Amino acid sequence: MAVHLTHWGTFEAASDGERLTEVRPWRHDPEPMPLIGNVASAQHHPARIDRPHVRKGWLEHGPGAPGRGDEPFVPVSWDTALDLLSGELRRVYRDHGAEAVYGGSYGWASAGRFHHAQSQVHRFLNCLGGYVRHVNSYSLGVSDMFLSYVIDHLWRLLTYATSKSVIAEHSDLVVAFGGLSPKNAAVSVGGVSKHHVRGWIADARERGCRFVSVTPLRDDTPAEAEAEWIAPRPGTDAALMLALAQVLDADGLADTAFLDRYTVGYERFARYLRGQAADQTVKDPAWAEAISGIPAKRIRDLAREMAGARTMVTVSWSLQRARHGEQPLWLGVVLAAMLGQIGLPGGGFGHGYGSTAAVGEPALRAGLPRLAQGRNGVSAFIPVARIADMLLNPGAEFDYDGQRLTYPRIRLVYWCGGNPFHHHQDLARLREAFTRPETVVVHDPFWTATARHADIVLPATMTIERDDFGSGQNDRMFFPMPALTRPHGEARDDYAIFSALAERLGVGKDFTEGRTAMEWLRHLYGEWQDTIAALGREPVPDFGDFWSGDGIELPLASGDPQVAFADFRRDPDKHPLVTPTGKIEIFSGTIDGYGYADVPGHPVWLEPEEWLGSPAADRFPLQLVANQPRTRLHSQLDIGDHSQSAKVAGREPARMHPGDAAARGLRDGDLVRIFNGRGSCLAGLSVDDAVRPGVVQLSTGAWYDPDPADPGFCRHGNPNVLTADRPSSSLSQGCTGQLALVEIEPYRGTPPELSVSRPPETA
Ligand code: PGD
Repeated sequence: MAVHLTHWGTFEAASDGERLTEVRPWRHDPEPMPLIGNVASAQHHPARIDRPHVRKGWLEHGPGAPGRGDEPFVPVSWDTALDLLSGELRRVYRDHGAEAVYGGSYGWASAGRFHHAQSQVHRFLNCLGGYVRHVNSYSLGVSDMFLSYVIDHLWRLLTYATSKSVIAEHSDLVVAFGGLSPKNAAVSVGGVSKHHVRGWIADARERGCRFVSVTPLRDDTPAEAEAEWIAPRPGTDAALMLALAQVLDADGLADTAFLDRYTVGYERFARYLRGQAADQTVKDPAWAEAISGIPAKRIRDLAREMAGARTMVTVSWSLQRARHGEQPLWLGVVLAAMLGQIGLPGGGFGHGYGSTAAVGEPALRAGLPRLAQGRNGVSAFIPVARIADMLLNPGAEFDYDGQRLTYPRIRLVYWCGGNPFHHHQDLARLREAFTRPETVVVHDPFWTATARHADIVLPATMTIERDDFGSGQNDRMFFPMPALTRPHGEARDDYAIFSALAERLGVGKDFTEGRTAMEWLRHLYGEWQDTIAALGREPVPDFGDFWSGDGIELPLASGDPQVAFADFRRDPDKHPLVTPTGKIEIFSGTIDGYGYADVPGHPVWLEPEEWLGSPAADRFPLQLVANQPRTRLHSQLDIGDHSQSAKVAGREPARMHPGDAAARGLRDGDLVRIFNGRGSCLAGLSVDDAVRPGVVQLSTGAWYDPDPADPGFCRHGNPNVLTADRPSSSLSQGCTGQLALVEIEPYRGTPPELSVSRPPETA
């Protein structure tokens, strides 16, 4: 049995060289994930891409030929595909320059540090002169650029978060806005060795720590927490948090000594709470009750309890994946500052204890081997979720982070390791945007919707088919990942594909530096070994021993318990924050100076366009929560056994409260149509009182299966036909896919057949 790593966990497997014959969780994982069941069942699925393909119209009429997404594909040999693609890259770079190529290519791809698809595509395109890149992520579009105005760089906040073991030992109260989702906390970019999703919560609970889970879904926090469930109207957390702050302020419970020493701008914010700002409204619990639906008394009591206990305020990543996502995040920081516990064990502010396995794991002493990506000769970029805007509006101006930027004119899109027809919002609009470039190239192991919307499709290997090594963020284990089977069909590693293209384009040596993939592994490992030695750390084994072993344990940055901002608390002058003032900014003069109406200088309540209190709710009275799925990661391996086992009526399950179902004459297991003004999809209904009334939960990741006559109708249940392609704000331009207004009705026709589980038509 060999050990192997995925973003959702580590497993041991046996193989006959062609397929995995046995898969079981890594023996040291205390809480293994059933998602590993998707890997073996997906490997030779009919939806796997077995050889290179070119869209018929593109092959016959060349770049720019219409029909993308609707036409059959022509299987071609590797030589033909590589000749065609290198010719097209030569044309675009020669005639239009590197700024005509979008290589942002967002996506999680797979575990494994060398074959990381985005690193490969970026390095390759840099050898050709560069590409238009993306900044930030769909996960953390707001946090990525906003938090450093207020408290700290996102990466530092996540890497050096107070450890979960410290919370278990010291916190009296954990108030989790957005919950502590057990499914998300089991996943981390690059991998997870030992899952600690429930153990730390059970330990904290046993010691007497109380959990409050503020979310529309009861199971957003594990049962071990025995959490009090507070379920505000989705998207109204900022109002609830303002009222908590107002009680602290009005009752004299705010820690003024902390605010004076460690923060700026409290007085300005407090005037807004007290009704002394332009809107002349006191943000008291009665005001918040009318918005959030949470009784005023409950809000008042919670504020007082928070002030009387060692309290950790944590905000999930999902809360910022919404319109005005800055506000709940900023208010989480402000509440923690008012409680005066930032920098103390078990108190303060956290971001995403339930959003990824990495948050709350102690930081490592040194980084890991990584493939250099070279220099990008293009300065133009987009915030990642503005992809459709960019393709539809070349030359248009847009706001971002205090700057006025211009969308470039893109002629060639190169996607490797991501699935925009999974991750982007308003998929009908994205489909329209994807008609604009002259050529779209996709590498993927599977016929995802993105591959089906490409012109040149190249089959990539899965991790189990190639040699690599890997580790997750803040994860203690670094594993060798030798290939377990041969590649499926004619699939090749992304590295092999780019090496062959680079050779044809005259930059072979620049890209490969003369190394095979295995030589790269040895080389990168050797560089890493030298870095560790130069740092004077204890030596790591030689490559040969590492490669034949079962993984090595990495040293931690410190033997002391990890407490976020402990240094800053101890000496704010010696350890200032990265913010312009070096302190926590409750009022930001910089943000205020940008003059954005949708992000003023201190946190506020701003009504989103789509919430249960907005006029749009008259037509679409249910709030869709499009969260992360439980049985797969994003859209990955949706055709795998474990993901398929959760489908209802052959479609993605949608959950709603029994009262809402009864009011519409719907029953558990029904095939339903979910719709709004942007689109519609089918889903299988699951009636569940773990869902707040007025809410429908439909996770992301069901492979988009558009009706050929209507791309806004997904036959499978992808919620992104319903979500709006609307940015979080002018400041961050992040993804807002988490929430949308919808209505549900029974589906009465003959259920249409799904096409995503078989390959597209070939000519
Ligand atoms: P994945 O399904 O992980 O989704 O979006 P992302 O695009 O990352 O896509 C990875 C793709 O890479 C898959 O198609 C997989 O087959 C392919 N792949 C895997 N390994 C390899 C490889 O080695 N080589 C190549 N070439 N391809 C490979 C995720 C994004 O979705 C994220 S991170 C978030 S947080 C967002 N969340 C939401 C949300 O909460 N709500 C909505 N409505 N929408 C969202 N979208 C975002």
